[in-house]
Amino acid sequence: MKTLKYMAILAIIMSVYVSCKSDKKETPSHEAVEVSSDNIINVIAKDFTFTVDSVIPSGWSTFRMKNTGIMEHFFFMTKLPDSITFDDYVSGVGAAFGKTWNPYKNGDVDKAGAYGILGSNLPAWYANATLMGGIGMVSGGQMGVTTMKLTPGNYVMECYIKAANGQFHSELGMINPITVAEEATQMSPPNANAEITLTNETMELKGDLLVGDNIIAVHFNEHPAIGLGNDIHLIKVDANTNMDDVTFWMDWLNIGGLTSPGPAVFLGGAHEMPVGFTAYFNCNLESGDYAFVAETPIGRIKTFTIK
Ligand SMILES: [Cu+2]
Repeated sequence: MKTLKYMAILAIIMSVYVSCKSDKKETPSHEAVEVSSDNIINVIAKDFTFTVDSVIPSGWSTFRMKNTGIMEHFFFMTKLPDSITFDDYVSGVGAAFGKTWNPYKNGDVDKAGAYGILGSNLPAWYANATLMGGIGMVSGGQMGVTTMKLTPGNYVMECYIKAANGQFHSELGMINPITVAEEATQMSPPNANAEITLTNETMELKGDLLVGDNIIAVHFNEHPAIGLGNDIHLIKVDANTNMDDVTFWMDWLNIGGLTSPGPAVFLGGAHEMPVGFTAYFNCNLESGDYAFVAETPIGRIKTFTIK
C-alpha cells in the first residue's frame, strides 16, 4: 500500500514528538481512447477481483482497466525488494494495515494511535519497496487507460478502496502478484497533448485539454518527505458534486474516505511513481466541468471546463 512507507516514517516521528497528542480531528459514458501502441495490458476489475496476466513484459506498456463492478476501483503497483515474495507482502504489509485500520475504524485509537500501531507492525523491508504507479480511480462501468514504464521484478497489484464495511478491497481479493519479465516491449511513450507536473506545491498544466480524446503526461517531479506521494485522479463535476465531500473522500484515514460509493464519477488517472518518472493517462472529454483531485496533497483540486 502506497501510504505505508511514509506512514511508518510518520509513525516514528509522531511517537517521538506527539505521542500524547489527541487527533482532532446517470453517469456519462467515457470510454478512454487507446493509444497507438503494440503493447496493451488488459485488466478487468470487478467487486472484488483483478483479471490480468500474471507475467507481463518490462518497458513501456499501456494498461487498460475496465471496471465491470459497481464500486470504484484502481490498481496500484508496488515493486518488491528482490528477496521478498508476494506472500511476504500480504502477511507483512497487508496484515499491518489491517491491524492499524480495524482499531481505528472501531474508535479504539485516534489517528496518532493508528500510526503508532502501523509503525510497530510494518516489516523493515518495506522501506526498500518501490511505489510504481498505476491507474487512478475508475467508477463502475468506466475504463481507465494509463501508460507507464516498468522495470523487471516482482510486483504487487492492489486496490485499497474500502467496501461499505470498511474492509479494503485488497483484503477482499483485489491483490495480485505480477512478474515483470526481463523481456521488454519496444514501445515508445505516447504523444501527449497536455502535460501536468506534480510538485508538493503545485499542479502545473501545460497544453490544452480538448473535447474528445486526450493523452495527459504526468510528470512526478517531487514527493513530500513525509506523508503520501503526489498522485492525480480525474472526476466529472456536475450539479450534484460537492467538492468538500470529494476532499473528505480522498483521505483514506477518514471514516467513509475511499469508501464506495464515491462522491463523483472517477475517470482514471495516475498513481505515484518515483521522482523523474512520467505516466500518461487517456481521457475522452465532452463539454462540461471536470476536476483533477489527489490523495496527496489532501485537498488538492484543480477544476476545469471543456467547452
Ligand atoms: Cu477496488
